[in-house]
Amino acid sequence: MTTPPAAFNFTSLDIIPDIHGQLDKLEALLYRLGYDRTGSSWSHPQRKVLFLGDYIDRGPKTRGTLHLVKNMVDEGSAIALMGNHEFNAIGFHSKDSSGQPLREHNSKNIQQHQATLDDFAGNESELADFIAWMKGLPMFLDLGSLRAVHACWCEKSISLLKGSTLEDDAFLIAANTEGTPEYVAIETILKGPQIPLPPHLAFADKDGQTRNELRVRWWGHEKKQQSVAEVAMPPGCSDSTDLIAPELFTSVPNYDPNSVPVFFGHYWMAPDWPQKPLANSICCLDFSAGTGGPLVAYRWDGEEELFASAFFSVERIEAAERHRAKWAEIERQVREEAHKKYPESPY
Ligand SMILES: [Mn+2]
Repeated sequence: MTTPPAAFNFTSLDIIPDIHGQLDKLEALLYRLGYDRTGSSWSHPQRKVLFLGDYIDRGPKTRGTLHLVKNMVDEGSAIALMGNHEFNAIGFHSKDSSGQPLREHNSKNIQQHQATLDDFAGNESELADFIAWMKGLPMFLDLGSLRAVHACWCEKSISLLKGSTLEDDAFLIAANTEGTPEYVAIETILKGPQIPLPPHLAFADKDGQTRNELRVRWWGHEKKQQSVAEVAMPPGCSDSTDLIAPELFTSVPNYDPNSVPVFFGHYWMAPDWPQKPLANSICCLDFSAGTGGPLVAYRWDGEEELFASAFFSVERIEAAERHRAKWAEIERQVREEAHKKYPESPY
């Protein structure tokens, strides 16, 4: 399941993170990236899209988003990875041997999935077909020169999951059984690692909930003590200078920020967070498009070191176009004046 289609072009990729039913943002971004609508799909003469998962839930147009993404995959214009929302939806709509849903239908889980259920109301068999399709989505992609995963690149988890697919019922059950190695590995790569916080470091999150666990960065950890603010994910979510004992990071992956570029989404970074890599080879693209943020793509052309000007969002493309238009106008005026002064000049 980690083998991409043979015809895939691997050095001209537009990497697009969590869409969460925001079909309008996706179409606007594809259009501005130079993709054309061809029938019910989109394509580009030279490029392909790499989607990072979380197509569904929260936003208003899950159904249209799934059609678009699947059609692009079917036509060889995109590869689509699995996000934690797809993983959860598969569990929600699959049953164990005693007929119970693999993911409990409690109010929290229903609420998280409600926008998708609403959007497919009256089209439940179509949702069932998409769930079957989601089971086959790769959970990570390793091209050698590029890596991509929904939340966290963890070698240990990825070697454990290699070759497995949720289309296999035994694996599907194991993946949904708390405490199994499969469950832990999937939690790690699709939701990202957390560390338990000592009670005196518990803090209130943005929703006012007390948090005893902290979602943390999974690259570039040093041996010294680091503060909560230095390691908390998403970056900028905490300003606490409280120090955390290095031992708490024993089970957290520590990706080398100067190795193979790795792309991920998932973390709901603030919409105004700077659009640039978090470290040389570390690139989170989720700027909360699922709520009010921009949908941000990275236009990758095989480079080893990532850079800020390869980040594309509709807003940024429009700003660049305004900038170009302004300079084109200035150049036109200069030419016009030069022509008046020196009518014979070919300038
Ligand atoms: Mn996610």
